[in-house]
Amino acid sequence: MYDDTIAALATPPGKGAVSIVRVSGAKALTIGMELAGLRPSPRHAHVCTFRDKTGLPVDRGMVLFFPGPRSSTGEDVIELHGHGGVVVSDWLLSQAFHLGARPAEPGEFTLRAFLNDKLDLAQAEAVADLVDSGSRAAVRAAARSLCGAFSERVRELQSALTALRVRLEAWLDFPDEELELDPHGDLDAGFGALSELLERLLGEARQGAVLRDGLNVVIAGPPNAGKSSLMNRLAGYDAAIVTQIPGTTRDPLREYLSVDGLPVCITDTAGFRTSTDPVEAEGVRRAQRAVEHADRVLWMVDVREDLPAEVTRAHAEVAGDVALTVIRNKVDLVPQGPGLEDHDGLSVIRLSALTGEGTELLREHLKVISGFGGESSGTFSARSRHLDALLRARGHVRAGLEQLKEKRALELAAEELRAAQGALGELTGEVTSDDLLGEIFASFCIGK
Ligand SMILES: Nc1nc2c(ncn2[C@@H]2O[C@H](COP(=O)(O)OP(=O)(O)O)[C@@H](O)[C@H]2O)c(=O)[nH]1
Ligand SMILES: [Mg+2]
Repeated sequence: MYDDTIAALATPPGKGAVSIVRVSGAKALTIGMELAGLRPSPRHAHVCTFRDKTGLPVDRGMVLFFPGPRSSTGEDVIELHGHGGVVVSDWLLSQAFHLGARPAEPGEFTLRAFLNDKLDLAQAEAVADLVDSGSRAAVRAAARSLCGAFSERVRELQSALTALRVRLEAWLDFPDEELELDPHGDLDAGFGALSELLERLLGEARQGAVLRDGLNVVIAGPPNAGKSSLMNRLAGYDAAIVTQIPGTTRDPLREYLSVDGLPVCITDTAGFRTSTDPVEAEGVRRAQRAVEHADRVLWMVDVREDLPAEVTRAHAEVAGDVALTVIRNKVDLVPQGPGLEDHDGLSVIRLSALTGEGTELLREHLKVISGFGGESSGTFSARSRHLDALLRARGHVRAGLEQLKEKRALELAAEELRAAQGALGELTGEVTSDDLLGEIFASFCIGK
């Protein structure tokens, strides 16, 4: 695929016990031989002395040779293991460049592995996710994706789609046959089964995306409701300033926390009100912007206020497509204790940010709404790109079923299936653009 040879430090820069320089490409073996002074046999570890041009030893280490295509990138790969030190590894690397390699771009080793069919795109992304994992649950999810669990499920869907397309196109190819179309409703059933499979995969992928990206929760509402107090309660320390003076909070304040393994980014905002103070007015504008980008808004009010009126206000302030939960705070001031109730499909939680009673209900609620099943659940890491492709595939399958059921328009139904297959192909990288590849691999670190 490539005729150039790349090299990079595979271990973190700095002092350490060992540092590894990795070289991949046609010139890898000659570079390795030149530096190690021996011809390494495939997949063996050789102790060697790295020498400079004048024959003086620079380091004593190890060389390993993985001939392509049975290597991590699919090309010839050489690994030079030296003693961890900035100068020694720099020297090894500069020698590799001197001998014809060029510096690797971020993620280029993994990109080559992808282009040489060593792993598919979802697996390649899992490599980066594994490295970036911020929790044990995220590690497990990324590892499952890396081992192909996600790709396997996508392929399952692909073959179900193909089977259905074959049946549909068979009908299309014999329009003159005097056969009743779909006499047993097989096609309908096929579409139904397919959208069910898609639905299940979407659910698991959503959970994976939450593990990877976390849940973006914004606390908003009128001044003095106790938003900053709740923020502090959840964060476990006094992050935000709390006073009885309305309009205390101005800048949105962000904290990252883990709710039993669920990563949550929580934002405290300025209370919604019209203010003549330009600083506070800007704070309110920023609060509104934070609300627009939230996965979930906690609209916070004083429990002593009238609930229906506050719900109406919440719906007026928060756009309809932003998920909403109403928090009625300060239950310590009223006889009725904490609780969770449903108000016309809206979750309403009564709690006290001051005493902490009821905050457990909120934590549980956050886990439920994100579909978080705890650290041991068998999910896989997924990105918003994956969710987007799965949603599009589901949309096409649904549209296809409609064409079939309502209009008996077979051509259009087949067209929808083809589009669904295209969307699924983006997941594993069968269908990709260079732009997408560039975007994905640019987020890797160099040497990966
Ligand atoms: N009694 C009681 N007071 C609270 C509670 N939460 C907040 N407060 C008080 O309400 C006032 C406003 O709190 P703050 O968190 O700054 O509200 P914000 O303006 O919404 O951020 C402060 O005096 C808090 O001590 C609560 O659960 N119970
Ligand atoms: Mg505040």
